[in-house]
Amino acid sequence: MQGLEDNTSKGRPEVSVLLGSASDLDRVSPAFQTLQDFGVPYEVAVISAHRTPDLLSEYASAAKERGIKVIIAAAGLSAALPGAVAALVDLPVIGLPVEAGPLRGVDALLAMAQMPPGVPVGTVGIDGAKNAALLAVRILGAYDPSISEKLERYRQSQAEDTLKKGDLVSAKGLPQWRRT
Ligand code: RP5
Repeated sequence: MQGLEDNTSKGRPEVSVLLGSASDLDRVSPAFQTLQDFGVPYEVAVISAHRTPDLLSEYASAAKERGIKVIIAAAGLSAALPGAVAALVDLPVIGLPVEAGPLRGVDALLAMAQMPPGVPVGTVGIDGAKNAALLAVRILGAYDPSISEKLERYRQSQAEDTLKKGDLVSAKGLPQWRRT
């Protein structure tokens, strides 16, 4: 399919990452790393709700059949992409607003968050690529014990890192609260 890259060599893609423009790539790329870290096969496509509406319709109508389980849709400006995908296919859609243009992503955030009732889009923060990927992983983890175990280990290591960083407070000589 035109405009599509995939990593099917790593397994049938389960997460689709759609970009409204190739110019969104740098802001979305942390999502790829996170999906790779969890061993989740994904594919990436540049498809615009406004500029390539026919391609979007073609892609969305085939996504479920091809084994896609979650769609992350990233876009900036008047970001119709996640909402348009959610209108076309009843898969979970995660909206990822990216910073672009004079409103620096606020326009995209509001467009994604303010969906009309009946067409849900779960929206992360502006440039929240990592959280978008983690949310997709959590959705898959609800049905896949191996992913759920990885998520549990991730949470534990995150907690340990946070506690270690907390030690910097005592290193600065500040009166630090400690668990008794
Ligand atoms: C949006 O318009 C894209 O998602 C991108 O964030 C923004 C600018 O696109 P380009 O003009 O750089 O292609 O649709």
